Amino acid sequence: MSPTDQSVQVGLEVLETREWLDSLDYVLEHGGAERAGRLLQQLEMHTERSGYRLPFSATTPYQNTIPPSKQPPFPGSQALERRIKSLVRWNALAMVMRANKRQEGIGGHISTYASAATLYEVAFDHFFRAQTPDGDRDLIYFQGHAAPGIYSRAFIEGRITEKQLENFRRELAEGGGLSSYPHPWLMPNFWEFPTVSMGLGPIQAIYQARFNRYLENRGLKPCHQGKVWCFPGDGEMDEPESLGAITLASREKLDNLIFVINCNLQRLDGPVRGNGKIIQELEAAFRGAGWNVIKVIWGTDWDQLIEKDRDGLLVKRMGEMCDGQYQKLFVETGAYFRKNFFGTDPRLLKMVEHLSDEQLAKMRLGGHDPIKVYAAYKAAVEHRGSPTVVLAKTIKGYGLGESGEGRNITHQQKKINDAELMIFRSRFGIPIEDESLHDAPFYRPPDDSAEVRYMRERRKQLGGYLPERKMRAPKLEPLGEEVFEEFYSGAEDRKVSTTMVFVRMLAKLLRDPKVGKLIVPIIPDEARTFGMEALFRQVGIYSSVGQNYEPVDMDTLLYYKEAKDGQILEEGITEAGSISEFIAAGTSPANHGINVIPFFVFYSMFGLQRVGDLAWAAGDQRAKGFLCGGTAGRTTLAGEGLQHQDGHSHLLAYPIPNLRAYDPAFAYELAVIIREGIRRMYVEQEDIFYYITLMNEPWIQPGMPEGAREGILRGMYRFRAAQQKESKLRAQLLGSGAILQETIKAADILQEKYNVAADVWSVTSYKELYRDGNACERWNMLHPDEPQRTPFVNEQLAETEGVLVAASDYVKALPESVSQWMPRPLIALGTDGYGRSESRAALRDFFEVDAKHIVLATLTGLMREGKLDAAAVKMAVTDLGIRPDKPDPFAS
Ligand SMILES: Cc1ncc(C[n+]2csc(CCOP(=O)(O)OP(=O)(O)O)c2C)c(N)n1
Ligand SMILES: [Mg+2]
Repeated sequence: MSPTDQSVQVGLEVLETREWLDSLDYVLEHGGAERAGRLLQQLEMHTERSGYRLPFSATTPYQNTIPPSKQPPFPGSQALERRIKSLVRWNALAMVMRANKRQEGIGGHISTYASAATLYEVAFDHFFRAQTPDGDRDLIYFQGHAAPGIYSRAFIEGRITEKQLENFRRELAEGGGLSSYPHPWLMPNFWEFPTVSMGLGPIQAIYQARFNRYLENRGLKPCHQGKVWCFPGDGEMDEPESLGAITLASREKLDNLIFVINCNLQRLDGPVRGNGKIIQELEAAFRGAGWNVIKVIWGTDWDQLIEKDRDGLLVKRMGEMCDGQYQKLFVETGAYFRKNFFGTDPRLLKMVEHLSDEQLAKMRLGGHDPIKVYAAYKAAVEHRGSPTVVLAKTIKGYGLGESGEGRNITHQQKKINDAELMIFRSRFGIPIEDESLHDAPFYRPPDDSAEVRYMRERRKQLGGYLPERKMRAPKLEPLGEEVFEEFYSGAEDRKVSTTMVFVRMLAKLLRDPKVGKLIVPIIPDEARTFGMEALFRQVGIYSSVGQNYEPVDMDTLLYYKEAKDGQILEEGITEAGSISEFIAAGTSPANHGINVIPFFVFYSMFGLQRVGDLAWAAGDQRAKGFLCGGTAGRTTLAGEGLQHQDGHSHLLAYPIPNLRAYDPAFAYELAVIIREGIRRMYVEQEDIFYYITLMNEPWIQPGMPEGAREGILRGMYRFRAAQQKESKLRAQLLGSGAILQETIKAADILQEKYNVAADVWSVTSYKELYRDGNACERWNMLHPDEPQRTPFVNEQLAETEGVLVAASDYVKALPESVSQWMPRPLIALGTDGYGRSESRAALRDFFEVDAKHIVLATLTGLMREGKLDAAAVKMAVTDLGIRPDKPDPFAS
C-alpha cells in the first residue's frame, strides 16, 4: 500500500469508528446502559458465531471507572479537609523525622502515608463508621507502614498526646510511646489488626468479612451494616496471601468488603511493575475473580482533556505508557511531561497547548484528589452483590520534595533536608516559622479551631473515633463439669484415640445449652480424616446460600449437609484461609462483643509450619481459641511420609509468647486442658490461645490419677509410680503424647527384665515447663536476697531417684529445653530427622523412640551412674534386638 492509500485507509477507519460510536451513544442515550450492554454482547456473540475469535481483555481502558458525569457532589468542606490533611501529613512527617534525629536508625516510614493521605482522610471524614445506625461497626485494616499518619490524625483529634508522638517507636521511654506499626499486643486500646507482614491483612480482611456474614446468618450478630475495609500496598499484592482468597470473597458475594489498593507504583527497592501496569494487572485479576473494580487514576485536572478526547487518542496514549515511565513523568518537569507524554502525536500536543508547563506539572493523580476518591468510596459502599476493590493511583512520597517524591529510594527515607521541609511547610500551609522549622516541631491547632471542630464533628457523625480496640464481650459464665467429667474416669473396654475423644468432646460442647451456639468448628477439608463427619448432620456446614442441590450421599446418615445457619466452617483446602477465619472468630469478643470459641482442626504439619506468620499475628491481635493439630506426631501418622509427619510443631509453638501448647496423651488430660482453656480465655478473659496436638492412634483411656490436674496444666505429673520399691536400680521415664505408651511399655520391660524400678511421668507441655523454668530463673536473678524459686520441673523431680529419660514424638530439643532444671542429667529421645513413610512400629524403631530404645537409654544412664557395666548394656542391645549399625535418623 502506498503512503497515500494508507492515509486514506486510516481516514476511513476513523470515520467508521465515529459512526459506530455515534450509534452507540444514541443507544446509550435512548436505551440506557443495560440496553447498550446487551447490544454489545450480541455483537460479540455474532462475531464469535461467525467463526472469528475476539481478542480477550480482562481490563478496561486506563482511565477512571467513574466518569465526571457520574460523580456525586462532594459533601464536605474541601478547604477544611485539605487543611486537616495537611496537618496530618505534617505531624506524620515530623514524628518520623524527630524520632530519627533523636535516635539515628530508629526507622519509620514517611513516604507510604504521604502517598495515601487522601485515601485515608476522605475515609475518616466520610466513610469509616465507628458505629453504624444499626449498632455495627466498620473494621479497618490499615496499611502497616502508614501508621504514622494514623497516629498523627489521632493526635490532632486529641486522642494521642504529644509525648506519645515524640516517643514514636520508643514505647519504653518515659511517658510511653507508640508502636512502629499496628500491634494490638502493644497498643491494645488502639490497634485491632497487625498488618505489616505483607499479605496477612488482605487475606484476614476477606475472612473477616465472611465471618461477619457467618455470625449474621447464624443469628449471633443482629446488626449487619458494618463494612470491612482493607488498605494494602500495590507491592504487597504480590504476596500469595493477598490474592489467594479473592475468589472466595466474590463467591460469597461479600459486599461488606472493600479493598483500597494504594497504587503508588513502587515497593521498597523499585517499581512494582516497571515494564507493565500494576493497576491493569490487578484490575484483570479482580475482575476475573468477580469483584467490582473501581479505578481512580486521573484527578479532576484531567477531566477536560479526557472529555475532549473523542477519538480516544489520549486514553490510548495513557494505556501505552508503562509504570516505569509514569514514575519518571510524575517527578519530572512540565516540559518533560509535554514532550514525552503528549509529544508522540501532534494531536495530543494540541490538546494541551492551552496549559503552561507549570500547570502540566501540577496535574494531579486520582488518588490524590478527594473528589475522585469520594466518588469511588461512595460507589463502593453502595455497591451490592460483590466485594469492591478501589485501585487508586498515587505518587509515593507525595509532597516530600526533590529527593523523596516518586524516587526509588523513597521507601527508606526517614528525613528530608531543611530546604525541602520549607517547601513542604509552604506547600501544605503549616503555620510554623522558618526559624523553628529545622526541628520539625509538632503542630496541633487549638481545640476550638475550625479544623479540630470540623474533624471531631465528622467523627461524631460517623459514630466516634477509630481505630479503637477494647474487649466488648462480657465475661462468660464458668462452665460446669457436665461436658468433661465422663472423660476423667476413662474407659477400660475399648481403645480410642485422642482425636476421637476430642470429637466427642466437641459434639458435647456443641450440644451444651450455655456454650453450644458459641462453638465454631473450623476445618480446611479433613473432617472425615478426624472422624468429625457426625458433626455435619449435628450442626451443619455453613453456607451463605444453604444447599441448592441434593447431596450425593443424602441417603446416608452422615451426609454433607450445608445450611445457611450451619455451624461448621468447612473452608476447603486452605490453611491460610482457615487460620484467618480462626483469627476473625478469636477476635470476635473484642471486635464484635460476641463470645465465640473457635476450634480450628488441621493436620498438625500444616499448622504452625505452614501458616506460622498468621499464628504469630493471631497472638499479636489477642485472638482466643484452640488450634488443634490433628494426626500429630512424627511416628504416629503411619505411612504418610515426610510432608505429613510432624515432629516439630511443638517447637514452633515456643516463640509465640501467648500460645499455650499441649501434647496430651489421654482423654482426661485433654478434658482438663480444654476446660481450663475456656475458663482462662473466656471467663477470665486472658489474652492467650491454645495449641493442642491430637493423635489418631487408639488405646485404652485410663482414669485420671488422683491429684493430676495441676500437673496436667503445668506441664507434667507422675502417671504411674514403680511397683518395686526396694530395687536399687531406679529411673524416671518422661513420656508425652503418642510416645507415652512406649514409655509405659519400657517401664514394664525394665521392671520385668532388668529389675529397674521406673516411674512414668506424663509430660503434657514442655513449653509450659520451659516458661515456668525461665520465669523462676529470671525472678531469682533479680531478687538474689530473697528465697529462691524452684522451677516446677525441678520441684517434681527433686525428690525422685534414678536416671532421667525423656521420649516424645517431637524433636529432642523439647525435653532438652528443660533439662537444665532437672536434678540429674537427662537422656532425651526424639524424632529428629526426615523419617520414612513406613508403619508406626518401624518408624519408632527408626527414630529410636520405641520401648526398647527407652529401655536402652535407661540402662545407658545407669551405666553412666556406675550402676551397670558396659557388658550388661551391650548384652541388652542384643537382647532388645537393636542394631548398633542402623542409620542415624537425624542424618539419613
Ligand atoms: C512479608 C513481608 N515481607 C517484606 C516486608 C518488608 N517491606 C516493608 S514495606 C515493603 C514495600 C511495600 O511496598 P507496597 O506494598 O507497595 O507499599 P507502599 O509503601 O508502596 O505503599 C516491604 C518489602 C514486609 N513488611 N512484609
Ligand atoms: Mg507501593
